[in-house]
Amino acid sequence: MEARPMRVLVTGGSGLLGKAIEHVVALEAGKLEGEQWIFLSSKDANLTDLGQTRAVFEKYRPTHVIHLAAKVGGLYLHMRENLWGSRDNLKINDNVLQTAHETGVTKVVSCLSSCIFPDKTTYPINETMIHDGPPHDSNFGYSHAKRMIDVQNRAYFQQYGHHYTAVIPTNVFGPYDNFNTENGHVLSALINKTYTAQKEGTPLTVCGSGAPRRQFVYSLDLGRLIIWALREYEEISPIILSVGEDDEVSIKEAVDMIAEALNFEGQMNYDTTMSDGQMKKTASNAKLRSYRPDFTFTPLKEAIKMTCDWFITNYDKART
Ligand code: NAP
Ligand code: GFB
Repeated sequence: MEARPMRVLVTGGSGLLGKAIEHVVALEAGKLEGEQWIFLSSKDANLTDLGQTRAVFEKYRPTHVIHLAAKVGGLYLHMRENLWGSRDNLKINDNVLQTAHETGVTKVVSCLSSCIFPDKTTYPINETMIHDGPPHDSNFGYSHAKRMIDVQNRAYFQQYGHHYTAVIPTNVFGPYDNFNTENGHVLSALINKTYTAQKEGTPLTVCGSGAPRRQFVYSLDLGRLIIWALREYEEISPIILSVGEDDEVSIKEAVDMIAEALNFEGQMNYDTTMSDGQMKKTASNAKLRSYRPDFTFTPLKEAIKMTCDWFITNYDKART
């Protein structure tokens, strides 16, 4: 029997990743004949509330779900609010997976994060290591809530045969990011800080030593890979979606790329009273490459330039 076209519900559809998927669906033929794609924000339903979650699933009756909605933030937000990072995300994730089960959703692709892996581990990290020890202390609340998605995916498969799986991105950035200098992730916060320092002729303050290393993924690349995972990735165990280990850069190298993109030549100060967080969390993308040896990631310098241009053009509506 001809499979009926997918009706895809994207929770967290108004955020950095949700907007990237929306872009690919609308402008890169990411949508097939007859498919419907619905992009939710918290205004459509507060997913910490089971009643509202059931109501929005009843309204759209999805066949497939890309579950992105979460309380998300950078190192310093998590360090201040580990409880916030756990309670809201535990509720959101349990409500979405249980309601997907109740409404007969065929497949759910949820989004974990490379920060959930054990802090004391060997590198590179791979998908089998998720539960091998405590995560870094800076974000244990968010990390354990995300780990529980993997636990529930396995339980839904064991008990009901459901195909609920997950992807594990490393650090993501791009258009529609959260550019708030207190709560945002490093690249978006520093793009905002550098733009302000440039405009006001003041020094740029980078938090920490600049030595920690990260693998940065451009949101549009991740959007393309998450749509691929929805269509073709059939395992229940999660898959890391990231650039390779060789593309890992130090925070200092990333700051220099932002400064170049914004023509900032002013003074840069490294505030070492601020935490460095995890010094590294190098992740292997070997599993992804076994499926997608062809996939081309946007070079970091180019992606940072495009994000800076987007921020300047959309400064008035950007999250700052
Ligand atoms: P984001 O830009 O902060 O967007 C978060 C989304 O979740 C927004 O659409 C927001 O809706 C929605 N949301 C938040 N609380 C909600 C609630 N109570 N009910 C309903 N919707 C709610 O986040 P992102 O960076 O796109 O992250 C998307 C996913 O990727 C998350 O699961 C995150 O953990 C994961 N991830 C992100 C990164 C990264 O570096 N950004 C790295 C790894 C994994 P409103 O717009 O209405 O607030
Ligand atoms: O993206 P970020 O906030 O989080 O990056 P993590 C933090 C790194 O960037 C630290 C340095 O080494 C900071 O010292 N940094 C320098 C800055 N200047 C700044 C700045 O102005 N703002 C910020 N935020 N950092 C997160 C997890 O870890 O990774 C989240 O906490 C999520 O849960 C995310 O998983 C992907 O990379 O350290």
